[in-house]
Amino acid sequence: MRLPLVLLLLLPAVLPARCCGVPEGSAGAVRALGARLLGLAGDPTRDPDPAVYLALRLAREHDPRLEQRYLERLQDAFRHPYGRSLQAHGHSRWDAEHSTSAAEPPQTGRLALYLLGLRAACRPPRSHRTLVTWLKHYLEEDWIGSWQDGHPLTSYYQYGLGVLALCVHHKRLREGVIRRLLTAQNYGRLGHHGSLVDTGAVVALAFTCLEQRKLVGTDLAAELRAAAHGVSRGMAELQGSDGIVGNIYSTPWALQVFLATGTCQESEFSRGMAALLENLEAFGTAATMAQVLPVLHGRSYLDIASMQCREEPDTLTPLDTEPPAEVPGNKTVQLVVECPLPWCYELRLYDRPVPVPASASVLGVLQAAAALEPHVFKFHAQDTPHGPFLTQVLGLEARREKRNYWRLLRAPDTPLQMGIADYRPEDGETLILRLSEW
Ligand code: B12
Repeated sequence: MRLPLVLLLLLPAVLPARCCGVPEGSAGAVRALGARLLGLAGDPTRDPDPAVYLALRLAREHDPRLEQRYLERLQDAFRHPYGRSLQAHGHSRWDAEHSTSAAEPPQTGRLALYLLGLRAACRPPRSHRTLVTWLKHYLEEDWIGSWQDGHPLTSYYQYGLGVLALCVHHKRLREGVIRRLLTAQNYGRLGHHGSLVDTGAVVALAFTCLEQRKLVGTDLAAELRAAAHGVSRGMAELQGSDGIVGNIYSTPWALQVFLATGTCQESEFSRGMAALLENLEAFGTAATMAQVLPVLHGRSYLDIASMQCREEPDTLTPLDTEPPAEVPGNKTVQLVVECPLPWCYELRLYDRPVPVPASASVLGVLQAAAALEPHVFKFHAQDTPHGPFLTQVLGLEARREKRNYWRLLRAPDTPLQMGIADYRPEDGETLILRLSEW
């Protein structure tokens, strides 16, 4: 059948660029991942996560009722802290310097993701004017942290998300706020261990948004465009022969950049996509599923700006995620705790074998060590959307404001790509918890 001319002319506008398509044979696997994420979103015992909502909205198949319920839970979670205007909260817009205590960093990233979610739900702009003001306020707080210490109080990742969310809402930003990101990108200051690709991608998405939505003058727009294309080229150069850019969890972010900047080389995008499809089982948590789903549907966070919310197919039903299979038997893991920072009294603070069930995760190993020697081995983890985040070991607390954290490694020096609840060490493996700076 021949297509009418008008349809042929419209096709490039409605289909993703040819190089950025998803292989047809993979539709079932992508659908199953979306259905599993939906299943996790339907679990009322889990805290709602704006990144999960965004992924559900960016997918091409939906369960509108479940999405609506999830949005309501998110609105409840965000209503409390942001129910009042900034003035009512006792802040003027620019007195941020005194408002951020060391214990309470600005919520730049979380609020940015929520605002992106509200746009993806096509909520009328007037309903979240106060939130936009809060986000601008957080960016200023982050900016002041940045000015004092050479980096944002939160991270460049969150700062980039903040700029992106305001841009998607078509809000202008002070040039200084944008230039801070541009300088960090130009001088290679965005990265720390292992998250350079993710952060670079979020920043490149923010730059591309500002440029495409014409929210900056011509000269700055040209600089932002050049920077975003530079990031995209850098990612293409970093791509391994296996198609992975950085690690498997940062690869979806590289693909978002290829999509958004329109710079994807056919082979780079499709090799990255093939790597994701080959490794879909690595995306087992709600947070990682939410980060991979948009690109599996050929979409980036930039597409949120043009979402219409019309005629969405009600074709997806939630699927339960199977818990990882129990492995019979036991294993022994060598648990090492190191503190190489200048103020530590000793490098190796703990080193002993810990017997655990064969399917135990790092968390299981830590719990077993604590049960073996309750007066010696203690640890603490904090819940986050990515799972439990290790914050304290042997009474030593990793401090956000000092920018240190408990890094997880497999001996001799391989950083883990998963958190304590998800990584399952092998029998005989040596696991290192190393207090590090980032
Ligand atoms: C910044 C960052 C960090 C910073 C966070 C400090 C800070 N104050 O910002 C530092 C350097 C401490 C860090 C540490 C780690 N990170 Co990290 N991190 C990120 C990054 C780039 C941005 C997170 C963010 O700000 N999100 C926005 C906010 C709004 O969302 P959020 O979920 O509330 O973010 C908080 C938590 O996610 C938490 N967090 C950060 N990383 C991790 C990792 C895990 C496993 C957990 C449970 C929590 C957690 O800190 C964030 C800020 O408070 C992401 C990139 C990404 N694609 O998500 C990687 C990312 C989340 N990190 C990752 C990893 C693997 C780690 C480590 C396990 C690395 C290691 N080998 O030690 C450790 C965690 C160890 C521990 N103690 O439990 C992976 C997780 C993959 C997965 N399978 O889930 C990601 C996706 C990077 C990647 N591409 O591999 N990280």
